[in-house]
Parts: sequence; C-alpha cells; structure tokens
Amino acid sequence: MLDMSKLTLYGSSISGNCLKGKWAADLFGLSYDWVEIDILAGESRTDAFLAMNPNGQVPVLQIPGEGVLDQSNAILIYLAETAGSDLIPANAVDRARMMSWLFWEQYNHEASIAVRRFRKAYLGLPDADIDPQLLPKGYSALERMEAALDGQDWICGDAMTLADIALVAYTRVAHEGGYELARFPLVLDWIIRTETKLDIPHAREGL
Ligand SMILES: N[C@@H](CCC(=O)N[C@@H](CS)C(=O)NCC(=O)O)C(=O)O
Repeated sequence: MLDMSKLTLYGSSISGNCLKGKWAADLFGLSYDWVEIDILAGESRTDAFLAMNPNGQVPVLQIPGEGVLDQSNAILIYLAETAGSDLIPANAVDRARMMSWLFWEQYNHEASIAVRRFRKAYLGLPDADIDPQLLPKGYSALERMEAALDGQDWICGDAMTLADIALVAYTRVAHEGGYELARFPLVLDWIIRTETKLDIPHAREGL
C-alpha cells in the first residue's frame, strides 16, 4: 500500500532517466517510495498508467497534494529545489548554463546514446537493424563532454550540478550501446567522480 503523504517515484531500474531521480532523492536524503514499472512488459502503457501519465513513459513523480510530474530533468529540478540543494547554481547565468546542458542531454545525448543502448542491449537488435546515425551522434556528444571537462572537474565548472547527474545516467553505460568510452579519458574520470559522489556502483567498462 502506497503512502500518499510521501513522494512516489514510478520508474524502471534499467532506465537512466529513472535512476537520475532515484540517485538525486537518495543524495538529498528525501523520503520516497519507488514503484518498479516493467517497461519491457508494457507496464507504462496500461490504461491505469496512462491515466496517470498520458505520455506512457517513466519516470513519473507523484507529489503529495500536487499530482504528478514527468520528464526526468524536471523531476531532478523539483527534487533539488525541495531539498534546498546547492546542485542548482544560485547565479542566474550559471543556472541557465546548467539548464542548457539539461536540454542538450535530452535532445542530443540521451536521444542517441540511450536509444542505441536500449535497442542493442535490451531489444537485442543486431547493429544492422539500428539507425546508423545513432553511433556518430553519440560519439559527437561524448566528444563535446570530453572538451567541456578539459581543465574542470564537473560539466558546468568547479562544482557538481544537476547536469552531472543527468549526463552520467547514460554516459556510464554507453559501452552497452557499443560506444568505446576508452576514447574519452576525461569523461571516464568524471564518471567515476560522479558515481562516487552519488554513492552508486561503478558501471565503467572493464572495472
Ligand atoms: N524525456 C523523457 C524520456 C522518458 C523515457 O524515454 N522513458 C522510457 C524509459 S527511459 C520509457 O518509459 N519507455 C517505455 C515506453 O515508452 O513505453 C524523460 O526524460 O523522462
């Protein structure tokens, strides 16, 4: 029985988008219930789920007295603001730059790396049946991150922000999508740094 006075996160454990919110809530010490949704079995497309989120996808955050919120990066922002976290920069320009990475993550990075990983590792499709554009698009996203991390520890500069949580979600498992992370040494170091901050297992290839 769900406790409706608590946050509830509906998510799939194989989904980086869903794990972002889980990691953030754990890092911030927020109390919440996790409801596992088996997306491979179509559980996000049932009538009951669609009544909650007509978009038919996870993650969904149920907020006591406020209804539901979808979109992983919106959930991250809500959780960080609720917790009073300093992972959202106070300065307007720095905050906007972090948002810029969050939008880029969804439009460029996740749209190539997460999609290729899902098709290859979870749908078991041979490379020939996967959109050939996804590999170069994902590599170009990794190249941009490698350049951003040259001379700084975190994606937005000297301090960790929500952009690091959003971007690590699929970067750390990019090898499952056929991307060679060894080509990006700064990204590899940053993955370990971010996983350590989040206190989650290291997913890095070869470890
Ligand atoms: N833009 C969304 C993407 C959500 C998304 O792609 N969810 C996938 C799992 S990662 C899903 O629910 N797939 C099941 C389906 O579409 O039926 C976000 O950031 O939350």
